[in-house]
Amino acid sequence: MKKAIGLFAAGAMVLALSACGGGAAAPAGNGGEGKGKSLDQLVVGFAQVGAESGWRTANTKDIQDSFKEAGIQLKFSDAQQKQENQIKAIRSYIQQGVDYIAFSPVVQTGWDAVLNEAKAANIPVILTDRAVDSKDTSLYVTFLGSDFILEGKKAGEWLVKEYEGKNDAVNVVQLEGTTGSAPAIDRGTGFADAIKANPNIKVVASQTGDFTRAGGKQVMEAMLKSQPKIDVVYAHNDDMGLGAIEAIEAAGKVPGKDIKIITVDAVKDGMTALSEGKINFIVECSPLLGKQLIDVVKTLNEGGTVEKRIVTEETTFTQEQAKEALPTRKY
Ligand code: GZL
Repeated sequence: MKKAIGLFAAGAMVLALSACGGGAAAPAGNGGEGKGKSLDQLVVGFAQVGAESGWRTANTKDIQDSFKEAGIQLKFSDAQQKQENQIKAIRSYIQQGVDYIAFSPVVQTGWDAVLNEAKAANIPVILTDRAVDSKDTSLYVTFLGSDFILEGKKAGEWLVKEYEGKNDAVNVVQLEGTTGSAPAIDRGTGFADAIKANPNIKVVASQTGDFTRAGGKQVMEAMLKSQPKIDVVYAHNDDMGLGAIEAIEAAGKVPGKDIKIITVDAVKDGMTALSEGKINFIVECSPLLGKQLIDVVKTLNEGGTVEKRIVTEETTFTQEQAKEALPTRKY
């Protein structure tokens, strides 16, 4: 009997300690332990994907400007689109004992080890822009970014509408983003689901251009040689679409007319091409995540918790809408 009481008391002690925050710290996953620091004492480590596209450049600028405005110290690294560089950067932030780590995972897989190291160091991790496929969702506090499946769906739905009531066979070539990245996987899924509504629309070729203009141009040149008939290009970002335009024009065809082009992002160069009729439709993907990231850091610092998924508001643009929006576009 005495032993049972002893065990019960010990159990109660452990529960009490963890409840009032003593003993083992709350898992980094919920970020709820709160640093309670003044903003000028906070240090955040950000491991960026790279500088592969106009979108990424705008995303980096917005994050750096937001931290400057908030007076929170930002340690920033550019991984040149290599996962091993992002992992190295995250490890270095852990070593430096930053208060929070934020990053945009270049690909979905391979993060559990380093995220467990951050958790063991009790450093909350915030995913911005891209997601990881870790089963253990306590490894990060939140995902802050776009719904890429919805973006692909919007692109496919526009195309279905474009060919409504027609019986033409529509051959689509797809320029995929970085292989294994959340936006490439999900934009492909959303688009494929949407075009099922019209069986005449078929993706006849699909290859990665790695989200770069040069990659889009190179893949499009090859597809123009190998595909007997291309009616539409669906590019997972503006930059690959702009590269495809160069290839299409070099082949003596008219982009936007001989071959329709749909892209995702809505950065200035893409919107300019849309306003000129070289692109036909753009699905917006906002890179302006800086303010929302600051809000998450402030909430966690004050001991609050945030939603597990914070999705950004986005729209779409036709040629006319691009002409109207361009003069006031922030990026
Ligand atoms: C999407 C982002 C993608 C952009 C590309 O949120 O990860 O990466 O669509 C960028 O332009 O390279």
